[in-house]
Amino acid sequence: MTQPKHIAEGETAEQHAAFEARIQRREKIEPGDWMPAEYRRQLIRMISQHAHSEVVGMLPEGEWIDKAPTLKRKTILMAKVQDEAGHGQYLYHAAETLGATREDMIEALLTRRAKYSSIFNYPTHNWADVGMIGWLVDGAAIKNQTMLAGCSYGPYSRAMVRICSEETFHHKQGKEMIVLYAQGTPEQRQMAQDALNRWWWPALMMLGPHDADSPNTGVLSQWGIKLKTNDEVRQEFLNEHAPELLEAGLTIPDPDLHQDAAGNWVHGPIDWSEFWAVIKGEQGLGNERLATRQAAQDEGAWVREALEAYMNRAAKGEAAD
Ligand code: FAQ
Repeated sequence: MTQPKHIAEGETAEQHAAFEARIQRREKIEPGDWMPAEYRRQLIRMISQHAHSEVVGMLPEGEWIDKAPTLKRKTILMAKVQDEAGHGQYLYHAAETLGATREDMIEALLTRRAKYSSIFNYPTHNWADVGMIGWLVDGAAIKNQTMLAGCSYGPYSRAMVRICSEETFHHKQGKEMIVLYAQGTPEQRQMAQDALNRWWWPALMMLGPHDADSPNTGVLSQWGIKLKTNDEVRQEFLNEHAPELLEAGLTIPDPDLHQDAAGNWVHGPIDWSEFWAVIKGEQGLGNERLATRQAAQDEGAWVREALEAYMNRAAKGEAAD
C-alpha cells in the first residue's frame, strides 16, 4: 500500500493529525518533539541553505573592507560582515538541533548538494554596491525573515528574532548611504544609479520563484514554516522599496513598473533563466564563491584538528592550557 503524501514509512496518520493540530494551535515545535520526517527534512534544507547564504554573503561586501572611503564606513562594514558570520553560526546550530551535522552541511555546500542565495553570486563593482546590498538585499531578507520569526519551529523562529534586529541596522546603514550618494555629486549619483541597475532584478529574484513554480511552498505553509508565499513577500518588498528609491531620485530599471488600482507596485517580467543559471554557477560568480569557501575550509583544517585534540584530552581529564 502506498503511503499518503508526506507520511513516511513508520509514521501514522494519527501522529500526523496530532502534529497538524499543534501547528493549528500555533504551538512551537521543539527539538525533542515528534515531527514528521518531511518536516525535519524541509527545515534542515531551508535552515542550512539560509546558513550557507549568510556565510557566502560575507564575500561580496567583505571585498570592500580595505577599500572603504572613511574609517566610519569601514567600521560599519566590518561590524556588518561580522554579524553575517554570527548569523551563519546561529543557523547552523538551529539545523544541528534537527540532527544535521556541521560536516555534512558544509560538504553539501561545497559539492552543490545544497544551495545558497542566488544574490551572493553577483559581483560588487563599486563602493555604492555595499550600500545597495544593505538597502535592497538586507531589505528583502528582513521581509522574509520577519515572517520566519513567526515560524513553527522554535529554534529557527528564535534565531530569526535576533537576526532580524541586526539586519535592521544593516538595512538602515545601506539606505542612509545610498540616499546620501543619490543627493551628492554627479559621480556619486551615477555610482548609486549603477548599483541600483545591477542589484534591482537580483533582489526581486532572491525571494524565490513565483508561487506557481515553487514546489516547497505548499508543505512549508501547511506546517507553519512559511507564513507568506514568495510572491507575497516580494510584494511587500516592492511596496516599501519602489517608492523610497524613486523618492531618493533614482530610476528603477524596469519600464513596466507601475502601481495598480489597489496601490500595489507591479514589476515587469523577471528573467528566471538568469536566476537558475546564477544558482547553477553558469552565470555570475558561483564557481569563485565556492572555491573561496573550499579554500577557507582547507585552511581551517588545522584549527578543527587542534580543537578535536583538545576536546579528546579534556574528555580524558587531562589538563590543557
Ligand atoms: N537562491 O520551492 P521554492 C541574507 C531554490 S539571507 C538560491 O520556492 P523555498 C542575509 C530553493 O532552495 C538570504 N536558491 O523554495 C544577508 C528550492 O531548491 P531546493 C537567504 C533558491 O525554500 C544579507 C528551489 O529554488 N535567505 O540575504 C532561491 O520554498 C546581506 C525552489 O524554490 C534565506 O535562505 C534563491 N534566491 O523558498 C547576508 C531565508 N530561491 O532547496 C549578507 C530562508 C529559491 O528544493 C548580506 N529561506 N531557491 O533544491 C527561505 O525563506 C526559502 O527557502 C526561500 C525559497 C524563500 C529562499
